Amino acid sequence: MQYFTPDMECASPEKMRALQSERLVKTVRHAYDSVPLYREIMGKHGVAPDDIRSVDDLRKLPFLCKDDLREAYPYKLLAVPRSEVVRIQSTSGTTGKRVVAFYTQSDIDKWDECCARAIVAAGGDKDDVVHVCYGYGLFTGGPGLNGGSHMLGSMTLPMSSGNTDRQIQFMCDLGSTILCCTPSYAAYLAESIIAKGMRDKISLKAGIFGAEAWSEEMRREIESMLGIRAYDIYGLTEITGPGVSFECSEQTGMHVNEDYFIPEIIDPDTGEPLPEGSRGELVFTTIAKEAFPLLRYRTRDICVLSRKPCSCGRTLIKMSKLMGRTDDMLIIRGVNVFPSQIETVLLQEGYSPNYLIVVDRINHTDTFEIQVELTPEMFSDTVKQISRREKNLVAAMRSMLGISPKVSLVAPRAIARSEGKAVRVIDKRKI
Ligand code: DLL
Repeated sequence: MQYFTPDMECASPEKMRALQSERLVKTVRHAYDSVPLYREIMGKHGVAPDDIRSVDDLRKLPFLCKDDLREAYPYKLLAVPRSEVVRIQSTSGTTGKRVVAFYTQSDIDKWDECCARAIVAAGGDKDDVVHVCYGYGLFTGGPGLNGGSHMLGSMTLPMSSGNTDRQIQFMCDLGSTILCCTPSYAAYLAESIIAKGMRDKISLKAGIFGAEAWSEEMRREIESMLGIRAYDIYGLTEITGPGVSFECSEQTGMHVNEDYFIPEIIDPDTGEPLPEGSRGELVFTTIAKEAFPLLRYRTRDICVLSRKPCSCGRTLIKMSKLMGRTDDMLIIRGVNVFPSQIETVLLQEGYSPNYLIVVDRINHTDTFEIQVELTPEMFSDTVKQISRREKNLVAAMRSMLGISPKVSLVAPRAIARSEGKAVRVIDKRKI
């Protein structure tokens, strides 16, 4: 069995706990001393850095949520001088204020290490050709896996997303062995490779797929279409990006890099920590980040944590595949979309807030349609005017969300009204 950092990945529970306690104490002190907002939040909660002496004291700390991060935009949670920051990344699709995450060089090195661990767990080493077609830029997917592959010393293809023909060409010509992208793009690539009759020309052996939910059925399908083993990888921009946790040869959940992030499962309604094995909301505390330490950050992702021994030999706790979210965030083609963003655009453009978002997965690709009611005044527009309206709305949505929906304008009152909570989303994907 290969590990990138065996001393951490296979550490005894006692050793890991001691390390976590030491790092937690340091992180809380660092956050408190460097960030006035942490002093304010902790002060309100009646907790001081001296109250945190080990992992057992974690629950004394208040939670942070995405709104706190938006409020803190852009610099209010930055914990080092700006001159120490070497990079930012940002979440896709958030209303108005985005969440910006900051990194020092040491933060980037640790993130790269997390992704290198994931590549090794998927059977990679320096002789591999790592084909990264997650997006590059503000999204963490491309930079994260790219960094991990560099750290491992593998030949890295920074392909970014899109241009499927070129992806396949490079894959064949350069002999890519490990594919990193969203599972839906992997399935689309697989279909295109088969349709072109090029299945025999590829040398892929493994895939590292994440950033969106995918089922066991989809895993099996991608594996058989490409003749590879497909591994899940999880992460979020706020905490670092991909590599917060990663799957190993057992393929039964993702090992959390516990020397860098402490996971907890809480009851999303009461905030009470739940025992191992319970299903609930995943919360992370970063314990080695310099620029953007986060204490008890509520991810809104639902899953289960387990310490059952793993056949790969890693002792890092495992999280199950995600089982949903506590909020209404949709992930469409790897991009985070909130219905509230769509509503904002509609109101800005003079429409009523009567709309329906219809998401499906056809041939492994997410389809995304927004049905919007015309106002009675607009209804008398000519067909040409209506088609122009649709085009303008697609452009406004693309600019807000980062992806283009199909927009269908419908007659006033054509969308069914609900007596209770409005039904805004129909998600037909089976994931
Ligand atoms: O999606 C980071 C990432 C990039 C992870 C590449 C894996 C691979 P965000 O854009 O901030 O970051 O979105 C984070 O995406 O809270 C989950 O809801 C969802 N998500 C991430 N990985 C998975 C996964 C990146 N493996 C949000 N399965 C998270 C299901 C996932 N959902």
